[in-house]
Amino acid sequence: MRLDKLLTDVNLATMVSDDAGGLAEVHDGALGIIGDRIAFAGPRAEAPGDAIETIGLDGRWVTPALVDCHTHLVFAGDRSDEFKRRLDGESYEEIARSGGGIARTVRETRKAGAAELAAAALSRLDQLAQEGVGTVEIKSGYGLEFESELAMLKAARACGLASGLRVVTTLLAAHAVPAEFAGRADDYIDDVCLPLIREAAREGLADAVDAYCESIAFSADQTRRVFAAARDAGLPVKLHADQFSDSGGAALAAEFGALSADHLEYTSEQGVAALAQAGSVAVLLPGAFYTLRETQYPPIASLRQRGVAMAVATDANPGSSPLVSLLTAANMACTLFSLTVDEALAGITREGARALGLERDIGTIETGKRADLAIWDVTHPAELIQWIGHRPLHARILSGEWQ
Ligand code: DI6
Ligand code: FE
Repeated sequence: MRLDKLLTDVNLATMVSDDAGGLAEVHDGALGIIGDRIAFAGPRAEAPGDAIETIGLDGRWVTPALVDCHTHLVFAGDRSDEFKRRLDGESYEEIARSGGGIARTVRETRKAGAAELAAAALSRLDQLAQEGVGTVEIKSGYGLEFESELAMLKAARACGLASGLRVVTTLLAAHAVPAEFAGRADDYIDDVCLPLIREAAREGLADAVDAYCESIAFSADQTRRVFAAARDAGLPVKLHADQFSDSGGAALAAEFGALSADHLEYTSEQGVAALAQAGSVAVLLPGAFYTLRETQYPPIASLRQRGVAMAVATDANPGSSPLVSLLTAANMACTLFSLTVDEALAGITREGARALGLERDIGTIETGKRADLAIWDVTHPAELIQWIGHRPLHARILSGEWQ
């Protein structure tokens, strides 16, 4: 077997899940790459000797490239004044009701073209890339009209091409009811969301469909109609569920075999059981919990006990989670939500990949998987989670190529 690249003198956190639930570490290891695939990962002594390029890495650690499975990176405008208003005592909901919040970003985003949206998103994407992220999910949801939603998805796709990162797109037309449909959420779904789902699927612009099931957004019945259309269009679903109240979101997501249910602060025991049964991933978003000073914790112990996979993501958005650091999200998941370090590392690699339906391709270091890797200047990967604002990335390899 002739390798294209052989990384030697490395420690591997393969993240392959085993009964021990750790990082599946390989000390004094080696990693071989052929084309865009991992061809060998194991002890250095067992590595095939024949390689076009051999790179000694001085005992550095290699992990799978990180996966941020929930972001709203494409948007226009600025809401820093709303941050000040919240510090002065106004709530997120009050600001939303006064025309701020999502509606404000919608007004700005509608004015911007796809090129302008992509340029703004690229700089945010670069922040993620600089800390080892290789795959990013980006949602629409600030257009809320036919052409603007498609422009957001096109901007997200353009970001993928321009950045070299793998960008996965999600249509979130059911994010909020736009002003012109105030009081007519069902009409908005019929007239805008459902045709958009069909068009985005037809044009190959969306990899999945999401909705915001919440008292300030869409009801369970309305969400159900969105999901049924996604199923008809052959697109998988995921859901913003139970963030501010138990609206039965987790169970609804499970009913449609969702890739993931995200937030979950108010999810009930039945909701957790339904996720476990469906095999949907619980995506934890501690950046929003922190920013909004929430006090209700997601049901971590029961998710863990029932074996629901837990991913961690930034939820990067201009309002409830202005966070462009996945490592900080992982730190918060430990400190705020009591995840273990191993769970947090799995949450931003293996389980993040699962939440995007990409677990067969990325998220662990295994023979046959895509060679998407992050190489770190740390004495142990736990340091990645422990520190805040630290970016000890030495290099990234995506699809077998140095970045
Ligand atoms: N994800 C979202 O889409 C909304 N909250 C969340 O956690 C709000 C986004 C925004 O305020 O712009
Ligand atoms: Fe979100």
